[in-house]
Amino acid sequence: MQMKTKALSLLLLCCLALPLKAQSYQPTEENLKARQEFRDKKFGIFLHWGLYAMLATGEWTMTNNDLNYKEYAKLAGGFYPSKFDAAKWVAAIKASGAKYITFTTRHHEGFSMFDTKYSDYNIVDATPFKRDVLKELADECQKQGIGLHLYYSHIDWYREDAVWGRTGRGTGRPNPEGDWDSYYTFMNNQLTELLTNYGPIGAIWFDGLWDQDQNPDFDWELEEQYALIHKLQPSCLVANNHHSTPFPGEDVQIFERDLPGENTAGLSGQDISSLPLETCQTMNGMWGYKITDQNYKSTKELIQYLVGAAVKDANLLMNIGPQPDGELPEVAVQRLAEMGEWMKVYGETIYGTRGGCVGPHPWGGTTQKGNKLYVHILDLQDKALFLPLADKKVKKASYFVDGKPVKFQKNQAGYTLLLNEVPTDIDTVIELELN
Ligand code: JFZ
Repeated sequence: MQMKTKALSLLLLCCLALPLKAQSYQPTEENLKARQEFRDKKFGIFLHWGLYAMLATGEWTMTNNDLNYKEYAKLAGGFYPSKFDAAKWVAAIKASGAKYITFTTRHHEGFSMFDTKYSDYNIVDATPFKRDVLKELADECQKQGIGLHLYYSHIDWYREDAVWGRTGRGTGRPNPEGDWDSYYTFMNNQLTELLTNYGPIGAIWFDGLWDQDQNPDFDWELEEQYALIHKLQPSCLVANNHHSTPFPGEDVQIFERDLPGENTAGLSGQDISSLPLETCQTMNGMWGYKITDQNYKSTKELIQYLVGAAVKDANLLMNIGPQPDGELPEVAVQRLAEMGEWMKVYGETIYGTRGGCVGPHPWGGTTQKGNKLYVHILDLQDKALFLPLADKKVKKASYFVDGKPVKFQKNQAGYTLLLNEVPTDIDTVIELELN
């Protein structure tokens, strides 16, 4: 008895001694539910839009060309995206089958694409356009029934109080030290506006932490910032493109330019967590509008990338850089429409699924919903496909597209599908009914 009490008090002591920080983030019920809904959505469209669209060489032009911050700011006086029509954007994006839009509210250039009290350097106060494009977009997303997520940069190449990192050093600002307290307060004030004035926000998508990678002790005070977001909107997911495994307070793990587990772009290699996963990728090669980049991925590549994400249990966030005149590039709109045609037929094998019990293979992979296993064949030069399903019982196999039966053989190690011909579709989906 005494031993037991002793053991108990020891346990209690240990619990109390644990650093408070490690225990401090407990996602709420709403947040956990939002995570599952996020995973169900599978497909979002990223929009990188800012003053940089006018320079038409991507969103990093300010730092890449060491443009002076006061000169750069003059772009605002000429920003008049006369063809901007939120209803048209949202309709084109919805047609792709995407379920959410992630919009750059303020990118590294430091210009706010929304109405903010905390800086005049914003689209309403500093441009002749004078319209809060974020408000128009938010209203339209509500109306057309699509989620809205907000990108928010932790770096700022314009503000004098922003602490310098590895980028933005040649923009002519006077003080490398900045004023962290002032800048941190500014960011939290803006985040409060974003989470108060624009209806329900699906996620805040942070970016820029890697700018201090040569100063690893830099304290971004993330936990307090994350807590503010969760307090304002408990179901808003916090994501951060820091290229590491998630930190406390985050609800999503982001990958950039690579699917989880791959690292062709050199920005990945981190472990994969159990949080919802999202990979962002460009439709051509650049995030912000780049006039010379017509190197768009084909519809087939885009669809296969989306399927590749789904079999890896990840969402795909596919980017478009809107033009300075306010329109989406025509090629991008075409790709959206073609992806949407495919999703109309095959959406059932993507939305609401999770990565299936047969993992990714060079030929493709599987998604799963209940007792249905969808085999996505993307690249197979054979009529036979072996599936390592030794511990499963397959009741039925059929082509998803027309329900025609697929023959299969069972052996010790699993099942072999015997297709009628070598698959040539973008994605030949075989539906298996498991017991
Ligand atoms: C970041 C942004 O810088 C970029 O503009 C875009 O928004 C993308 C989605 O996210 O991409 C990065 C991140 C890190 C580095 C470069 C680009 N890096 O470490 O040099």
